[in-house]
Amino acid sequence: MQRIHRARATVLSTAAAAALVSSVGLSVAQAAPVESQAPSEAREAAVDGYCVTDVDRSTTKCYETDAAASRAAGKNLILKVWGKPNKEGKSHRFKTAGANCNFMENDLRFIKDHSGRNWNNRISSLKTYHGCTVSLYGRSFMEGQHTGWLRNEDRLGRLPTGWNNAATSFWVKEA
Ligand SMILES: [Ca+2]
Repeated sequence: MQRIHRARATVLSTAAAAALVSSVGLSVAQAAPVESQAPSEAREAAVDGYCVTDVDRSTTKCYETDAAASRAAGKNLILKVWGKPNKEGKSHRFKTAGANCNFMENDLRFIKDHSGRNWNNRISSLKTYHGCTVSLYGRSFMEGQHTGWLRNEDRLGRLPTGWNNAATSFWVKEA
């Protein structure tokens, strides 16, 4: 059973905006953006773990600090994602043998940090390395809506269709 968090958040936001309009006469345009209302953002700081997924071995190891995770990923780092916009909050790295750009992450629900928290509907900013690009998808196995090819995004919520906390799978390839 699939449920796209982004769609649900939009519904809630619209309802909230309607409530504001009826109670205090604010216009819909003045309602707070969906991005700032994401309930998971407030919890980011409490979650421990800076992790590295070795794509070829399908293993993930977590570290106490971002610096330690950086050393573990080394030169084979191809994608880093963050839980908050502007490359802040907890992060997760993906590395491949020889920094090969071509791979697919079918379901971010299985990419978990130290505490067991997964990365589904959580990514808010990202950066690729070694000339790789990434496209995010709204559903598992690269289905649903997608972002198109990205390399460095500080605020996924500002993409045309709003991608803050909305990715469930992704595809990485060479630019
Ligand atoms: Ca997030």
